Amino acid sequence: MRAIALSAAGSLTTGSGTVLAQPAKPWQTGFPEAATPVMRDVLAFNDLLHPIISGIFIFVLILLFYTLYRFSAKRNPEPSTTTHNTLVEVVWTMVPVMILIVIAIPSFKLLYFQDRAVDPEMTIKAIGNQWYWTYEYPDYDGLTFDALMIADEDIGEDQFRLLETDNRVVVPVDTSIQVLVTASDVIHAWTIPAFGIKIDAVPGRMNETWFKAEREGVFYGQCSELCGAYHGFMPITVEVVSKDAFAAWVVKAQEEFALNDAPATTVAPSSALEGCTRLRARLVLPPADTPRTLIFAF
Ligand SMILES: [Cu+2]
Repeated sequence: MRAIALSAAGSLTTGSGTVLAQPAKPWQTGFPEAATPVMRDVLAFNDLLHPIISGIFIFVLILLFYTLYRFSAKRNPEPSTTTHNTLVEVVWTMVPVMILIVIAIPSFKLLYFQDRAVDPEMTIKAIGNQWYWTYEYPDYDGLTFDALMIADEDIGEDQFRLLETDNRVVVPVDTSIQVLVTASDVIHAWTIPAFGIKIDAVPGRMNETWFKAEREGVFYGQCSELCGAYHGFMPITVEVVSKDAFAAWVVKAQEEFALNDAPATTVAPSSALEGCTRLRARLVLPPADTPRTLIFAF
């Protein structure tokens, strides 16, 4: 079991993330290595789609250039007057229909697969705020904490700029985890590419997804819905650890975060109306005599 260490910033992390950290690599193209069954299926679906769309692209391109060449005014001075051809029309209707069916079946299967957890072993609630995330572990006595990005000046040598948070979301490996996602102010989106998760966090609405991380490591994501001035500065850091290490972390975290006063933002609004009322209460309105053009600047 790995030791639990209190980092210099006073946050709880389980050991160093260097070896296990799995951010995108410089100049990386393509997807991250899958860490969950959902992401594995996403990659498989991509592998199915790519030959199909490449084939269509090449076919249309060849047809286009052949037509330009063969039927130019010079080579084909007398255009054909044919307007109908039943066989061709049936073929160019049926072939696309069949291609769409081939794509639709695995696509819908995947959509429903990633939609909700079947018999989840635990639940995490992620709440988007301008501009940080609040996490709740309802299965562990109301364990809750905020995760704020580590500023550039405080970033450690083995940490990744714009991706690291002061508190990581620690979860056990090989465990089916239900994720409930909402927001307290505007729409955010909770995203971890290696998990195949990108789900909107909407005020007054509870979205659901799940993941089952199949290997340990630190996985990174960023808010993926334009949510205001600091949209780019509310990363998501998930640390997948062994079940033993997770149990130890929970004990430590409950002590550490019990000191926090539960901030009002951790309670998701129960309705869109409540969300709006709360948002309005937080708005700083310009003085009444401000010229109209200036109001836009606010
Ligand atoms: Cu956001």
